[in-house]
Amino acid sequence: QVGTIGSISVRLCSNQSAHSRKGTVSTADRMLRVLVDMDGVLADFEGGFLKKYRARYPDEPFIALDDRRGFWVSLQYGQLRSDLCEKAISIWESKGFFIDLDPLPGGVEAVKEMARMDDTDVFICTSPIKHYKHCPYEKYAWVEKHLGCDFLEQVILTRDKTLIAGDLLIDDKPDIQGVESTPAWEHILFTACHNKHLSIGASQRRLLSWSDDWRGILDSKRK
Ligand code: UMP
Ligand code: MG
Repeated sequence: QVGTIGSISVRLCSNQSAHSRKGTVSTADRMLRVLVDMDGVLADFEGGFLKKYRARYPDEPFIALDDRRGFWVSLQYGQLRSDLCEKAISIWESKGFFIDLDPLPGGVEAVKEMARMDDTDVFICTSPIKHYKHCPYEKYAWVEKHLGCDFLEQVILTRDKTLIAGDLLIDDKPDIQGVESTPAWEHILFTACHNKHLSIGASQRRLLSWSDDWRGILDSKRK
């Protein structure tokens, strides 16, 4: 099926549920449930930001990826010069920012492989910005473009990931907080330019990239 949204031609997906595609409700408890973040894990948010920021503000100072510290890009730009906070925000609030993000190496392939694994459910768990004009739409469009139509079933948009139950959450944000103080998942810190210098607790695990042993991490959680 083909339809159009504005000038964009889209393939309309069938209304098949996740349960008909894989496990059923009764076997859900033995399925390993992996939550995979999008920005900074599957999609190159930092690289995409810097490219568009430099193109839009060629005469303004910028922060090289090697010099990035802290999760919040806008905070570090605001520390560089106070008006740069708003300029940074203007980049990811713009139409086309999220859909244009390049996939990070190996991420799409890894997630597709996870989805094919026995006893494994994979969900994309991502926080949209509150300026909702483009971001939520483009996040779905990115998943369809890079992972395919069937994967739209697996998308979870939430500003609070602690509410989502899973065995693992692979995410580049060092501190993932919300209303649930004891989330069900183990947070695996995905290494990114902004967190690579952080020393993490002895009990926390990292995934250095998608070339690292993500299969071993999944296996360590299987019952
Ligand atoms: N984000 C901001 N400000 C920043 C950096 C990122 O609002 O300085 C937004 C962009 C993404 C979200 O929508 O945060 C990151 O989402 P997760 O990767 O944590 O899901
Ligand atoms: Mg992220």
